[in-house]
Amino acid sequence: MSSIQVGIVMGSDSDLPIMEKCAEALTEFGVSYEMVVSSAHRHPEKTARYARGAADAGLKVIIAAAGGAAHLPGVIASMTLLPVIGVPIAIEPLQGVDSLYSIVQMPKGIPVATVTINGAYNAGLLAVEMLAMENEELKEKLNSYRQRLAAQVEKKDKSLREKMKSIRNLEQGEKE
Ligand code: RP5
Repeated sequence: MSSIQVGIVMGSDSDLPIMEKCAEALTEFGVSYEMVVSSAHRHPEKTARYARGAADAGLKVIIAAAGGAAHLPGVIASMTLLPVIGVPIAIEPLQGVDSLYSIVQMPKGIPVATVTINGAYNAGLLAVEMLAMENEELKEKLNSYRQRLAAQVEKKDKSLREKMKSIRNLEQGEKE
């Protein structure tokens, strides 16, 4: 059994520029992953083989991305009990609304956790959160990540307040 925890499957190599953000999130948290190109329509046999073998191969979560008639995440979810996170990819001419609807509208019984259009980073982060349920170290890393986010908000708020203060001072000066 391999030590790879997350399988990132994409419908085409043209999805890679977006899906690199997913790999970035997993790398940030030290989570191992593999990237695979497969297609529900162009190579259904390969897709079925991958989905059916994923749990035995030791994977814990699958992230599947596709654009257009994006059936890849749902088809994979139908063939594994592993949690599947779907990433709708924006392509011409519908800019991802088609893939979002294709992925999010799963029939009752076969869920896919769908992130936003091109939301590859959040897909990676959600996989980390799933793995953190049984991993204290990951939990701690996620807590520090959240603290960094909060610190950024505080910094932006402080800078906005300072800007507003100097605008008010200027306006006051003009009136006098
Ligand atoms: C989908 O079709 C892929 O996931 C990709 O987003 C889109 C276009 O694929 P290519 O024509 O670029 O291979 O299945």
